[in-house]
Amino acid sequence: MNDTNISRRAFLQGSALAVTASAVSRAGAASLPEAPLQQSAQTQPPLAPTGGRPYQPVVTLNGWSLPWRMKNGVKEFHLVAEPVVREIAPGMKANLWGYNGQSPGPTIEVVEGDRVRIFVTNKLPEATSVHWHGQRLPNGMDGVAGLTQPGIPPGKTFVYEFTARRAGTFMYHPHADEMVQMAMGMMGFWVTHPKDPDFMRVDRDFVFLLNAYDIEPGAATPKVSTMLDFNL
Ligand SMILES: [Cu+2]
Repeated sequence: MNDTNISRRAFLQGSALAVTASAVSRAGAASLPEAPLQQSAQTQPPLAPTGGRPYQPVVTLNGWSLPWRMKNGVKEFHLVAEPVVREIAPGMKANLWGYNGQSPGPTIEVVEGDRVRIFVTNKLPEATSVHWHGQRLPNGMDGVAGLTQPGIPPGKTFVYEFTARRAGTFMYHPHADEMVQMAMGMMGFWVTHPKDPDFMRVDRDFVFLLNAYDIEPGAATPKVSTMLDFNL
């Protein structure tokens, strides 16, 4: 064996993979829905549906709902997992991880029976995944890294697709390095509205996600190694 041959072979394999990957990402980029970003942690007005089945949108306190597009009858969303800075109290800014510019991430609203496709782009410095907590879906869409899928590497996009089956208020969060990623703030609401918009109708519908962080006075980054008390 000869080191030069090995490294040349490795180099050639590496460049072939790089060409394939960039070709895929260029083709993929054209079909990616826009990923709306929210700079403000203020409560945003409810997102009235512009198509699809009618529903009464929720108001997410100190949050917002993620806009979507309809493509051939499928509701498409684009989540971007990324580091964010959030002003938790006046003058106190925290380095968190979240989605689409905020932490917690945006609320995703769908209607019972909807076919849903969620593009998840990873801009974190480590692999992630999204678990759609409480959803009845095919196992391969359950988002458990290392079990139902490989983790989404930094810079890559994974596409989840399933049918929303039962109405209710749920959440999404990573199942990849959970103790770090959830402690850093990676979570958001998932609301599946009932197919009949008059079912148990209310005047206004609010969702409010409570989270706690261990941040030392004068520091800005949560001490994730001490935050052990939560449920997946
Ligand atoms: Cu969960």
